[in-house]
Amino acid sequence: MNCNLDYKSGFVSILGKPNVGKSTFLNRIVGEKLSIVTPKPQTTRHRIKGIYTDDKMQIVFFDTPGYLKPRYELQEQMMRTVREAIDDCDLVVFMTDHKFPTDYDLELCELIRLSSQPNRIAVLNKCDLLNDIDKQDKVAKIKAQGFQDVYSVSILKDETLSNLIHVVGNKLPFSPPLYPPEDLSDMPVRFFAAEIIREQIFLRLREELPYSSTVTVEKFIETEKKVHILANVWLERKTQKIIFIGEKGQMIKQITQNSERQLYKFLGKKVKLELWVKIKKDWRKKKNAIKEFGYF
Ligand SMILES: Nc1nc2c(ncn2[C@@H]2O[C@H](COP(=O)(O)OP(=O)(O)OP(=O)(O)O)[C@@H](O)[C@H]2O)c(=O)[nH]1
Ligand SMILES: [Mg+2]
Repeated sequence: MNCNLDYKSGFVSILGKPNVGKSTFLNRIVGEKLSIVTPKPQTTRHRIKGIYTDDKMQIVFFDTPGYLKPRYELQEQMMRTVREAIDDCDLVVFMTDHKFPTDYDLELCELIRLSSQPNRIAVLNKCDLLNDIDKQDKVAKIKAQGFQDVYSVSILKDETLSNLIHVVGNKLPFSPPLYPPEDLSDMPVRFFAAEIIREQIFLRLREELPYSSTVTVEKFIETEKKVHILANVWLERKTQKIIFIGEKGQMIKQITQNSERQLYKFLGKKVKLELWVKIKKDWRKKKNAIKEFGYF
């Protein structure tokens, strides 16, 4: 534990519309793939904690679901998670991208302005897709939404994000570290395993199917050399199950194998994964089912 009196630490919520790069940011800062990333919007459904520690500061980041107008109960819950994350931290990082300002950007800016959270900065991401003039124009427009400090980055392309990390850390209160310095998160490994499988479903399948799916880990048996995971994939309709399994079982086989590879990277051990496909009709619209699947 660092006992310096000038040590800083605190909680930082990363907020933004879907697909701006919030999870990419969290992973890059923490240096470990904690939060799943796909080209599809609405990938993240939970508040995901990732901890950055150096000898001057410890920043506990929360990745959050992308802000949108909810159309069903799961999205309502995702937006409750977003609203809680605004007040429940020492600093809000509003993240946006080259498409700023969209309706969701502006609604979220208003939500942050009207909240009781006084500490906020904005990050304009995906600057690799903007020329200098457009970038300056976006920065001015973001400032006009109530953000004095706006930082332009490309989380994918910039060599380092250390400036931004230090800006964020310096805005935190003086405090000793809140977690042991070696910790990257305090979320259970079963949670990450389910998310890694969900990521493969998002990457392999199209249209509504990824959004109709969720994963629960039923068994996680770890031995010295191997991990055996049994997980249920929940879908909403029988027709989706047919697509998920695919012709001669090709699709489920590919998703299983890709997940095993990613789980191996995360767990550092060989993984034997068994996926069972189950139907819970319209689960996204049902509060009980959402609760049962661990969304709150
Ligand atoms: N061009 C470009 N793409 C980026 C950059 N940062 C992230 N992306 C891409 O943007 C897509 C979405 O990234 P995510 O990190 O999943 O975005 P998110 O904000 O967490 O999305 P939700 O979880 O849906 O809210 C991925 O394909 C990333 O590779 C960047 O700096 N430049
Ligand atoms: Mg995300």
